[in-house]
Amino acid sequence: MSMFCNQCEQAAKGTGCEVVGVCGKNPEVAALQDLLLYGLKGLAIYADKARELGAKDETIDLFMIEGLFSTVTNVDFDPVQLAGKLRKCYDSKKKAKALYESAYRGKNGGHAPQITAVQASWVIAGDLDGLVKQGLEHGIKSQHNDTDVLSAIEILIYGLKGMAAYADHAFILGKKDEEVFAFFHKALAATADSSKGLMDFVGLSMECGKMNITVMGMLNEGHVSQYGHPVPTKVPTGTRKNKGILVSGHDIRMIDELLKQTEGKGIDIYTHSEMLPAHAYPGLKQKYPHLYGNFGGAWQDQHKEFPNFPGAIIFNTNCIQRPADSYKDRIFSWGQVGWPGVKHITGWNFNEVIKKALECPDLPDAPGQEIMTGFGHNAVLAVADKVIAGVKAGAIKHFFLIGGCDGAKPGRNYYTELAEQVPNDCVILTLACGKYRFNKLEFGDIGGIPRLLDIGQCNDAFSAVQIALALAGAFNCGVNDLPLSFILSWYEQKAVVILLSLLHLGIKNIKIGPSLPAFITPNVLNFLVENFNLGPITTPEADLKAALAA
Ligand code: SF4
Ligand code: SF3
Repeated sequence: MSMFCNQCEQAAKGTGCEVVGVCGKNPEVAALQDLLLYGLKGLAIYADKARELGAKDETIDLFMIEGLFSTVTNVDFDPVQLAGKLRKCYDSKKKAKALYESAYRGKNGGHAPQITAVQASWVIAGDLDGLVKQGLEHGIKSQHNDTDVLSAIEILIYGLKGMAAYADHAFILGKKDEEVFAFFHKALAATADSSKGLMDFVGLSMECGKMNITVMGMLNEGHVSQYGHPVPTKVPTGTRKNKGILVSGHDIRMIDELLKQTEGKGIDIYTHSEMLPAHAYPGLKQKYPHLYGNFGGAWQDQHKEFPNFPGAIIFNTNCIQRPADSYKDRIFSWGQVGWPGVKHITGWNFNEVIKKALECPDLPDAPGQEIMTGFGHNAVLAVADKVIAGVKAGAIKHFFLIGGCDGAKPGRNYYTELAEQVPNDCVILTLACGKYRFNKLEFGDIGGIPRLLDIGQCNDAFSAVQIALALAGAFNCGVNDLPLSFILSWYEQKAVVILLSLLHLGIKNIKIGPSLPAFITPNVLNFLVENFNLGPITTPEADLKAALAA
């Protein structure tokens, strides 16, 4: 069985995974994910048409988000779980079709015009083998013959997948937006419309970037309204003698629920990778003394590090990897995450995880260094006067936003070297799991302002944008005129949508690495270079020199 997937930075040989995914996705799972995307297109076509007629259904809107999120890199590797989602997709498509037809009847009378797109008439196969067979016919390459148009379609689809992840988090926090729901359907339906061309998809991709700012704003509001604005917080990276649960992923509400359910049980909760910023929310850190510390580095080190965490482990979002035998019996998944053989927790009852943690040995007393997080826009803007005065006095020469995803490639040492070489009169803003390349290094401060400011998760990119806009406002200039350089690292599709948001805001001269996406053709890259001067990273020395000269 073969596959083709090129959606992430690990795409084999820089072109695409064809035998098995570098991430661990096998051809069976790849086919099921391709079929899910195909089914979601059918669903999108009907949901979009129904909305045009004024009819909608939130269960359909929510499934669109969950379905897309499931196909993000390192989320759902479980064929059985994916088959369940495919059945739900098929039912939701039927529901959307009925919604469209009844809305048409209600408005115009008579039968609704038949939808001719093939995705709309997909009929689900009866068993797993049949589903895989169907999926094999709907790989990404089958979506367009013209490679440039396909490239633009892929940018849009991956942007939608990334936005779906953020929309899912926002929804879990009770935040939703009608315009966003409508856009998911409209944009995905467009990818099944053969009358659409290259510039349609470029336009929709920019719109996706814009829409994602709304989504990230909602997400920020969801976090802040429930847990308060993040405050700068020192987080221990060692362990203490007690039972422990390690939480990996991005979902703050999930860790809140787990913290509630573990109160007084003799269990400490540790954050892993993108959960680090959870420590900075007053609504968590002040309430739960057993939210103890941050364990390990970024996602790609889990094989090396999880064997040393003797407690239970749970993934609430990406990035899960094939669990090693040494910890397979104490790892759990939640939300859209899945790995065959890993116990999946549905809903909000974490008793099984708690039980496992209590059965596991204690963590050792092993103190480590402390790291800082919690420099969201509220915290940074609270010292804006000091920052502005520092810039005006020449004490702060430049800001570097060095952030994004981490990953396994050796070329990612670039980001460590870059951060180390940033001159002492410059401030580094960072976010997402790429920070683990340098967040245990000592950067000192400039007049009391730390030189390394961790804004939070990739989910907090909204905060980074707010900081940039506030600085531009304070200096009465555009973001592109600020002494601010964006040097980003990408891995999965959430990074794609953040990049689209930055491009929508008109931010130029962004550098991305460690390599350019395999799904961007030379012509599409030229477009991005001409319009945004987007470029690949080169060497830390050359990129620093260019940034400081600008
Ligand atoms: Fe390969 Fe990335 Fe696709 Fe996984 S998600 S199969 S690593 S391109
Ligand atoms: Fe990291 Fe997976 Fe992208 Fe949230 S946890 S940034 S890679």
